[in-house]
Amino acid sequence: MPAPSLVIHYHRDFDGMVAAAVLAHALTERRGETPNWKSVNYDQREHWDSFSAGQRFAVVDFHFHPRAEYWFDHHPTTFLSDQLRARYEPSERWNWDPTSPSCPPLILAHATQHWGYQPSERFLEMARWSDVIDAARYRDVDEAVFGDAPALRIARALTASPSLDWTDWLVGELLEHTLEQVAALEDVERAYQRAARNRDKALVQFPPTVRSREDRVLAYDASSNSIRRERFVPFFHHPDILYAVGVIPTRAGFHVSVGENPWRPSPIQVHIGELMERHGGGGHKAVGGANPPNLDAARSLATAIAQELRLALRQKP
Ligand SMILES: [Mn+2]
Repeated sequence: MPAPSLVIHYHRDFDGMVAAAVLAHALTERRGETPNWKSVNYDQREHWDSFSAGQRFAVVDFHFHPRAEYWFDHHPTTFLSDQLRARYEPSERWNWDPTSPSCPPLILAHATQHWGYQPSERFLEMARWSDVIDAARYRDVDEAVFGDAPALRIARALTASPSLDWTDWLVGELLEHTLEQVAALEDVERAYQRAARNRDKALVQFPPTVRSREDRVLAYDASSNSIRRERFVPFFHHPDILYAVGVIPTRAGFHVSVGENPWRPSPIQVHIGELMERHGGGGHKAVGGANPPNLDAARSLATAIAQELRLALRQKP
């Protein structure tokens, strides 16, 4: 009797979907599997121990799970505890590479090396775009905001996805077709148009949220729920700034978001994640944040962080 079919659980974003499609293809071709797939999200971390108990599954672009038959990730924060970290060891079915800009390239390399898989050009193309999108390696701010390459249209369409299981359908399409063919599908085009209208609204709504702009540090307050978000909008309107510090709403309260301009290297070395850690938050070198207890606290933290960055820039000889 053949083994029951395996379910690939993947992070619900562009590189997660591509990772699922790539793994499904490699497992089918080289490991005799007939996998299905289903997205996983951060809410499911709460019962991570009992996740998919009694079932055969794989996890890609998401937290390490010791019962996963196949597991691939690139997130530095993948291990939910030290005990879980201790159970990981690279193997023929598991690989973690926190230096990889996105997940699909490490699956392709692993499948090539361990399973004799030969990736086709369309999966290599998807992997290249996964790196651009997941690590924000866009050529310039115009590509980040208005880029309309097929991969970028699909990624933007995800922000206006019509249902929670929409990405499961998309993985199936990515498994069979090129990026260009998938971007041209009617449902993808329709979601993309919706997402592009949201982006255009965000571009118009941003300027009045700006509170100060000094020493190439921009502070803004987009705490109102009626303001659409667009990640790189501060750098689109103000391409010369080095840092943007903003207050934005979350489901439960408010978030202070701090980011460096990816296209304008700063003359000072500030690790934003560590800076935000000192204020109760966290993050990476180039982007970080914190969740103060209320709106007033969020506003004063944003002001304080902007001041700290300005001071550091002024002290630069
Ligand atoms: Mn991801």
